[in-house]
Amino acid sequence: MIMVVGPIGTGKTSLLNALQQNGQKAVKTQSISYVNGSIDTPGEYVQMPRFYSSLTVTAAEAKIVLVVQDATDTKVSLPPGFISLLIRPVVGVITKIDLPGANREKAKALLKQAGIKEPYFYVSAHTGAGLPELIAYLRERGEKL
Ligand SMILES: Nc1nc2c(ncn2[C@@H]2O[C@H](COP(=O)(O)OP(=O)(O)OP(=O)(O)O)[C@@H](O)[C@H]2O)c(=O)[nH]1
Ligand SMILES: [Mg+2]
Repeated sequence: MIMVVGPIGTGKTSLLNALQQNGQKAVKTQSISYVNGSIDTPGEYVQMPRFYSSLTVTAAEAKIVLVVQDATDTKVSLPPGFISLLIRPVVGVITKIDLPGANREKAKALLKQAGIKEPYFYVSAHTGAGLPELIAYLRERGEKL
């Protein structure tokens, strides 16, 4: 089971929809939700420490946690030590690479700073760029996609 985590509006729900090829348009995620065998989380959970314990409890049900970084967002977004809360293997996914303001190097540096190791996946939920590589990686690890 995949879980997606990341700041508000980074594209977590859009990424899950694209991975599941369900044709749905993302609406704001209001609570931790189980969608077709994946776990979606609201961005607020990363940004407000009072939600951290919920993320840890929920991560226990996941096999892989995708930490989503917006390629157009250049500020530090994950607090130091945050990924240790996730207690599962984490994979860095950089989204919105289709946008003109996308800065892959900066996004990569932010993931690295958060303690996430390469490989990172560079994707667009809108154009589908990079999704085949991510899907192949997840399938190799037993995810049904
Ligand atoms: N251009 C572009 N826009 C994207 C991409 N992924 C998501 N978006 C847009 O970014 C906005 C936020 O996307 P969501 O998938 O709702 O983001 P989220 O991380 O689930 O947000 P929360 O549920 O609030 O935490 C929406 O307007 C999406 O259409 C992408 O790959 N490219
Ligand atoms: Mg969402």
